[in-house]
Formats: sequence, structure tokens, C-alpha cells
Amino acid sequence: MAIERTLCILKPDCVKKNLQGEVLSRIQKAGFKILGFKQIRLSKEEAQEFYAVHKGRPFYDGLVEFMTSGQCVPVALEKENAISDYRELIGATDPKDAKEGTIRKLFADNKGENIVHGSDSVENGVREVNYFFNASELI
Ligand code: 3AN
Repeated sequence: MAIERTLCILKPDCVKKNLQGEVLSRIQKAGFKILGFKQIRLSKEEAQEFYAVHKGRPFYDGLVEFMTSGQCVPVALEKENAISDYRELIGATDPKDAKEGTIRKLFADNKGENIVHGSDSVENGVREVNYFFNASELI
């Protein structure tokens, strides 16, 4: 299997609940290597750009508002089969549909406030990691 990169974002609800360490620990125990992480506050323009694919959908404005409501922690992750393994670890977008033991099932409140982001394809993994990190920040 190929080594892949995926972008995790610990979302504002994760930070507000003080779950950064808990969630990162689960990610590390699942075998992911942390290449970089930082704590930031997204501007409205950045959130709109990052989620441009969802523009026009009914939840878009709320998503941008939520993602700019507090601190976020983008985390660049690397592992064999990272895209699929990470999505398995975090669970379905809606915590109601997420499998037992997944991060969203354990910690998320709803479909909008769902603790973590994860890239959905190998190409988006590379694109999203590079959106938040330059080469010198990925070690
Ligand atoms: P995922 O994060 O599981 O890949 P996407 O890419 O379909 O999910 O959606 C991106 C983000 O948009 C989700 N993490 C969630 O916060 C939000 N979102 C998606 N669908 C909905 C919805 N129906 N209602 C509210 N928020 C949503």
C-alpha cells in the first residue's frame, strides 16, 4: 500500500472541549505520523476557500461560521493507506451514523460540529496539507 497524506483539522468544538490531546493520542496510536501541526484561527475568507467545494449547499454558511468561531488545529498526517484508514478512525460525518469507537461517535455533537476534518481523496490530502503547511513545516 502507498504512503499517503491526509489533513486532519481539530475543529473549534474539539478545541473548546479540550479534546486536542485525546484525539491526537488516538490518531497516533492508530499509527499515523504527525508531520506538522499548528493552532490557528481561520479567517472567513480562508474558511470559504477551504470549503469552496460545498459553496451553495444549505449548510455552507453555517460551516464557515462554525469553522471561524474559534481556534482550529490543522495536523498534517502520513501513513500507509492514510486516507481510508483515517476516515475509518474518525467515522461518518454524522456522529449518529458513525461506528462505535470512532472519534466522531465518541466526541461529536452533530453533523456540523463533528470534532475533526479529514481529506476525502489522495489528491485532496496533498492539496489540503499544502494549503496549511509549507514544505519547511512538514518534517
Ligand atoms: P467529511 O468531513 O466527513 O468529509 P463532508 O466533506 O461531506 O464531510 O462535509 C464537510 C463538512 O461540512 C463536515 N465535516 C461537516 O462539518 C459539514 N457538513 C456536511 N454535511 C452537513 C450537513 N448536512 N449539515 C451540517 N453540516 C454539514
